[in-house]
Amino acid sequence: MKRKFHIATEDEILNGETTDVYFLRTEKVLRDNGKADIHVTAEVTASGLPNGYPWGILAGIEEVAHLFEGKPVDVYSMPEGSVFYPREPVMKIQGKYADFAKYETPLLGLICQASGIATRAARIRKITPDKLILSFGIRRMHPAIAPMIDRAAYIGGFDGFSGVLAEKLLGIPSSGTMPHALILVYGKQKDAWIAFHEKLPKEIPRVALVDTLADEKFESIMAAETLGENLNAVRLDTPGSRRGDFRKIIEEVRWELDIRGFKHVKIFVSGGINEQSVRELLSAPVDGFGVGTYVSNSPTIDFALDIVEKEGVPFTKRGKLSGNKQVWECPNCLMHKVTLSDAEPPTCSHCNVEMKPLLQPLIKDGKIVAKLPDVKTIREKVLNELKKLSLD
Ligand code: PCP
Repeated sequence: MKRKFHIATEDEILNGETTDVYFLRTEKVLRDNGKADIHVTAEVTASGLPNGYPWGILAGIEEVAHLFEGKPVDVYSMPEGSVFYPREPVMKIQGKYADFAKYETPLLGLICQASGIATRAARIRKITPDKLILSFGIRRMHPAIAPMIDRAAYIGGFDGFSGVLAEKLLGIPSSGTMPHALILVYGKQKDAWIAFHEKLPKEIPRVALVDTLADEKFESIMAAETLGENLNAVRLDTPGSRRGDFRKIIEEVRWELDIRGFKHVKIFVSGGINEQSVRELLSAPVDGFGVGTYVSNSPTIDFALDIVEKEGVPFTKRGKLSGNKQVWECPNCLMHKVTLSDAEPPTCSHCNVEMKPLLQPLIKDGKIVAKLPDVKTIREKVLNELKKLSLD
């Protein structure tokens, strides 16, 4: 049956049908030549991070657990939301290589993109720990992955996301304001703002978009005078051609609202927001950011899966470290240390405390043995880690 959308079904992903053909050929060669029973340990590591980031946030582990459920392998993984550094294993798979070869492609796809998004979201969260940050970027990516994008941005520390499907799947209310289209259809800003206020449930914040037909300063005053106490915020999504000195525009809006007694009205900005613009607007009177493309189109993490041990003997390719390993984390400073898996727990050279093993059983003989935390718990873990991390 001709497919409407060029995407894989859940079953096709679970059956390894999204794999690269050379894995199927490899599996055939091994099976046809009596090498189907060769047992290996394979590790997932990132040789480096995008833009020289010093650390990353691991995401996509819940999906990996479901990918390997029922497969004849053991998987050990850092918990979802863990901070990771280049050149250390975030996950390892043990089993007969022929049994899991074809799952390398979906496995890497699940963590490379989600971790890229969670990492960029976390960096923005680190820059502005207290201001509202919402994920507005699903419109820039294929709709099939919209829930994954919103989930990864939330895990990275964003306060919310605009996606309705993510709301349904994660049980977290979606967030948003109003599009320019609402004002254009009504033709007059006031009519659109009033309709928005009168028609929508009271728990939805009244955020008036104030850049559609006139200057942000005057539309903000108009919105405040129109909705008064009912107006929670104004959103500035100023087109690039008019953005000039965005900080000055925001400061003018803040001043004009305050001198007219509208101190309760917050200022929310969106449109081309990235790490640099958040840094630049940190001391501006901005209460919240809508971040789209910069996070939804985050660079993927360059994870790779490599055999590091064969039949219990350390063995790997050039450029990789052989042997079955464990990664230890200092609970105080989040420093990591990599050892062979049978090593004693090391002590953090910085904090002089015993380090904790990060690679924990996820799958045992095809059964999910790890308790998969809910997305709020994972996000809390990331927020706590961010307190101990620096951006550079
Ligand atoms: C965009 C829309 C998105 C924002 C900007 C994401 O505005 O509001 O939420 O932008 P980014 O990808 O540059 O970060 P418009 O495209 O003007 O759309 P609308 O009228 O629907 O708000």
